[in-house]
Amino acid sequence: MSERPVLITIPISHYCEKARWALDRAGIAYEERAHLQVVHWVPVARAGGKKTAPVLVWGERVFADSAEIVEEASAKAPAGRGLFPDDPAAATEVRALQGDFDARLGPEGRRWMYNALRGRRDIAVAYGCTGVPAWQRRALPFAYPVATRIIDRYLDVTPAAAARSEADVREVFDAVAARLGDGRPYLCGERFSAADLTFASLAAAVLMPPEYGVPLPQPEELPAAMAATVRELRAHPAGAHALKMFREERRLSA
Ligand SMILES: N[C@@H](CCC(=O)N[C@@H](CS)C(=O)NCC(=O)O)C(=O)O
Repeated sequence: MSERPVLITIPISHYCEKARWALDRAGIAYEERAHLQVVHWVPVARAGGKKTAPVLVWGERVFADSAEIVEEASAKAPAGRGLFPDDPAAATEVRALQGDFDARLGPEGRRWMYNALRGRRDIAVAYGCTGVPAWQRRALPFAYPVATRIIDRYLDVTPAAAARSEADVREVFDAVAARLGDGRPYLCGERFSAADLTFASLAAAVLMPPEYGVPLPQPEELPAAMAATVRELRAHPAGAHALKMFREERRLSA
């Protein structure tokens, strides 16, 4: 377990941001190997993952899900930087919230984002390629039409499905806002936890936080309808909480 862990990512992916954030916060030095969507299937399979990124390879151990990476990072974090409360009941609540965000907010926000960016090859080329091998960056402008067709089919990205996804995202945001309604600074208790980290990371698909681990397009660069929704969700109490977590908790160990 002495060698530097390797994190296989799709750099723009919000689940990958979740893993980067957990590892950065724990002060774990890792090597990120970034790949574009679809191409990532090859390194992920070679590493012993399933199909999705992120995958963390640490010595002989393979962590093929962002929640597993969060657990490992938290276990290795210095005192005070863990991502789960000491109290077992509170830790169970944090894990349950993380599981809910992983299962719903992550896929729904992503579907909405892909649909809202339909046809914007320029944005995909400008922002999708941070850290990927040069051949992938060069290939994307040509591969974009095929890659988006594969992604659309694979993730069921259609205007109708995206409208349902937006409604789902708004429901999650309203539930988070209700939880924060008593003035608490974090989703569970008095400390930043995996619940805040997961909510903020996965909400990034609809918020585009400036402090994200790779550059994201800001509202003025987005299609007008998408920009209006991003601005509205940034102003929502749950969106404001996610942006605050990025501002105050993302760069502690950078
Ligand atoms: N449950 C997984 C979900 C990760 C996930 O959906 N990753 C996406 C990127 S945002 C992915 O790799 N999609 C490509 C695929 O499913 O083949 C986790 O938490 O790590």
